[in-house]
Amino acid sequence: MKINVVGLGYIGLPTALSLAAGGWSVVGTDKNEALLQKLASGEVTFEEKGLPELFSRAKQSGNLKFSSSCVPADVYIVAVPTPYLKDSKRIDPRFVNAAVEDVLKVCSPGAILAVESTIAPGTMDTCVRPLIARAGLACKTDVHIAHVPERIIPGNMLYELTHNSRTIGVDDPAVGETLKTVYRAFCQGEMVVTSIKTAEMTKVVENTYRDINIAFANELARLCYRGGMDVNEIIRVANMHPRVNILSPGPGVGGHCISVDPWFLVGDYPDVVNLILQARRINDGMPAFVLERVSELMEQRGISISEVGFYGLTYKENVDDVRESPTLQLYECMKKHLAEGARFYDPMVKTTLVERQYFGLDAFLKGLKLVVVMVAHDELKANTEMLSDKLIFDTRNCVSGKNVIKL
Ligand code: SAJ
Repeated sequence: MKINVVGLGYIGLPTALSLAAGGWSVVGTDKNEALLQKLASGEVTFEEKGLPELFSRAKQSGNLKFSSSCVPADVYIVAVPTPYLKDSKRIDPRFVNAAVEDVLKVCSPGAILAVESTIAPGTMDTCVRPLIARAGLACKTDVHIAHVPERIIPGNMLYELTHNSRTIGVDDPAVGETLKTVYRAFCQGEMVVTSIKTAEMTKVVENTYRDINIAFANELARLCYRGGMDVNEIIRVANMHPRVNILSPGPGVGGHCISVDPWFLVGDYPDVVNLILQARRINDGMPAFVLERVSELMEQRGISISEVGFYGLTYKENVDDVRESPTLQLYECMKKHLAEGARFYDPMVKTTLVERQYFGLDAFLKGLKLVVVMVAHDELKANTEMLSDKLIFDTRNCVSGKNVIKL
């Protein structure tokens, strides 16, 4: 079988490489010429454990090609971003629509069109099926559609790509079996064949569940701060109960997944959602809460803004992804309140994103009195002795010592 992976970002690239390394003939398509050039020169486009090695294996297999347009194939896997519309909070399907239209221009009868991008429940019905009809084609005969949501966690993508179970949503179970054969090239986990809408909703539910759990931890952090209690110790002890598993509080929920997907449910069911919306609001309020705590510390200790540094710009540890990053949200919040002057640094970020951004840990720390740990990168954990003469506000519970104040 020939497979065309459309969209070579955080999900599409590792998926295309894994399919090629697993023996299928794969063409990876992306509209971004700069990205294609980088891949053609043998470089991966983002940092992820094991990705360069997987890229080498895929290239050596001789099964991998790249193209700026879709090509005739038996199976199409669409992995493009799905943002939400800032006003209505509903899904913005424009990238999925564009990818599907491109596929429909070249696909042969009987092709499978599998969407991996996370989508609002019902999107395959409201967006993809009408596009197929408009192209003069029929679902289940000319094109078989499927929703096969990805579930891999940045930072441990390749392990999870291999070991996680997968949900395959289809109209026709036989198509589900074909897709199982495709994904079996690298997936050792269980593959569950179900309906398309169930697959859509299940994926969004998984991320919403995590968002709500983190919101609970974040609300506990605020409550414990007010009550003079140690939230991290309380969660640690509570989690010893066999049926309690509270996640960790932090400076906010970032990334393109957990901070986005619950909005699809808020946008489509505004009169039904309650808990889901509150969780989003709690998590989105965390950067401002961190800022309030920083202001308090500065006032108490007589520290000026130019002596404050924020460690970490990415949305979480050991990745280079800054989408919806809590630190960037905090930065915007600071600018609004004219509290500029603090420094920023992140070992994983090589481009300038904010003012007073430093590119070396030594230079960043020099002269600082207060370091706010926003991201628990391994680099920081390996260099905690460099922070011994500073006051540390640790929003990630990753540093210990007498000079450390927790969220
Ligand atoms: N975070 C906390 N406290 C925690 C855990 C996470 O504050 O205890 C924060 C992180 O720092 C980060 C955000 O939440 O800012 C999200 O990070 P994450 O590691 O929880 O998740 P993602 O967004 O990297 O990946 C999620 C995963 N979903 C679930 O675990 C249910 C992943 O499996 C999905 O494939 C991915 O979303 C996706 O692409 O949808």
